[in-house]
Amino acid sequence: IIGGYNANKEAWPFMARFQRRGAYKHYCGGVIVADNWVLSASHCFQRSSSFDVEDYYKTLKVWFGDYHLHKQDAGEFSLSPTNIIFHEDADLALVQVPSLKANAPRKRIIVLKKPLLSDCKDCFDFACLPTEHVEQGAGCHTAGWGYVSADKTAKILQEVNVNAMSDQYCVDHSRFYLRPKWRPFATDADILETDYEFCAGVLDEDEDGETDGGRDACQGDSGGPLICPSNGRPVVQGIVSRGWGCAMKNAPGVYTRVSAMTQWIEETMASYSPPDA
Ligand code: 4AZ
Repeated sequence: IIGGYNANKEAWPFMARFQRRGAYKHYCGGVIVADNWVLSASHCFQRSSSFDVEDYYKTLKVWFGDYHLHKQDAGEFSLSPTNIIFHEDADLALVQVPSLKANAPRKRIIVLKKPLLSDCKDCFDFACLPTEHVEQGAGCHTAGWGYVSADKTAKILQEVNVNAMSDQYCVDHSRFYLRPKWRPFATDADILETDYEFCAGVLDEDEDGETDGGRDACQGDSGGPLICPSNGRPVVQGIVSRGWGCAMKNAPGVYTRVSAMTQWIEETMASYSPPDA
């Protein structure tokens, strides 16, 4: 996270993060959306049929209740995934883990009043799925332990405020980046796939036609949530996906468009869990 601040720990109970074997280094974020499901970015995981997936899952650790990256926080615990399901088109993966309620240390009370979902008004420990997309300029927050400056990972969970952008606004204010398909010289990486992703960052506050940088997600924050609160509820509108550098003018962060995936998420979770688990 670039340009952020130490997060309020209580504000991010649904935050998860991924480590992989080999010093178990932190490398991606995630977000709890149900008792045994974490939403993250597919580019955080190996997608192959040519290796033993069970072995692969054992090389991964998902951490819950974390705050100080290198310290054991009260109530912090980890599990290994039992399954990873990839969205075919979007940078989105559903990571299945054993029941959090059953595995959390007693110090950490996981409140999961409903099995999930787009309507989670009594929920506390997981993020809500959106029923509709956010508007241009909506105030959102993202968090993670990714880079706070070149090559430097955060020691304490960082949070930053960014604004959601409409696709038109994003493309219009990103002069050298995220070109619409019809502009010359655009490579595939330059194109915003509006069905699957959207932009958030600092708006064009000085009105020079470019989005102002300074606040953004960065490497190591991938897979973490973009939370756009609605009626006091934490709604996960985005998953940190990609960008051109971090916090640069002209190059807002790109997030997976979760509102377009709610049905896939709910159907996938339902198809892998016992109905009344
Ligand atoms: C990354 O490398 C990455 N500016 C993720 C998000 C952003 C940049 C880079 C957003 O995973």
